[in-house]
Amino acid sequence: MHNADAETTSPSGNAAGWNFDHWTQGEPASQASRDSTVSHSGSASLKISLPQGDDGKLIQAVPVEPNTWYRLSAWVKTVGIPNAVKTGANLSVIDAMEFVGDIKGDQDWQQIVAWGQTGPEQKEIKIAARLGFYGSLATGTVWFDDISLSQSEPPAGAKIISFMPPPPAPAATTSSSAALVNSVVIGASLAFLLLAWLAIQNRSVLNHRFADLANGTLSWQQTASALTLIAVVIFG
Ligand SMILES: [Ca+2]
Repeated sequence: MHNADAETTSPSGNAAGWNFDHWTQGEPASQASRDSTVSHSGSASLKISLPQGDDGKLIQAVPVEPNTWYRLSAWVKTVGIPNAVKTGANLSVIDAMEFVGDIKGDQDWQQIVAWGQTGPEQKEIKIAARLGFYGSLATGTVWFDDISLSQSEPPAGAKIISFMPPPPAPAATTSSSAALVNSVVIGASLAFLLLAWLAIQNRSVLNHRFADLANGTLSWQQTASALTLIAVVIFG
């Protein structure tokens, strides 16, 4: 990882190697910075401040080996994160739907740790030092320092989180709706074949029946029986 201890400054004065992203568009009060007044190690840390409800994250893409266990950890300090928010300060991997840590209130430095396994094709993960989560807005201030990612097998009882994005959603057509479409197509085809067979067998009678139907001279009983026959052929 690059600048995991937040001691290096970028040309713009922020923490080098970390990009800030947040959910609520047009919320200028949501900010991240390198804070040289608060630290767990050295003289600085990463700071995220969300005065209004938001999901704020400092992100760094890190190369990884496929099919490999990693230990992910960070030191975290919080101020003013309400207990009512759904998700407090945490570490997660972008697009994976699990996190470690859910720190709220005013808490001095503490370490959060989890293990995760990369996927068979995975060559990079985007680590997020975060306040809030997908579908979960938070307010307050969090500092992160000494973030770490290293190859390590999880010990018994370890907290494990997903490092992999969810698989693509299945196709929109469900098996039940496909079956219904097949039934209707088969029923309509059988009805057409029956009418064609009737037409060949007794063209003049059928012509008279259609003429009667068109002229409205069939009784309601005859109309009902004809419609019932068609319904039985299609849906039966
Ligand atoms: Ca530091």
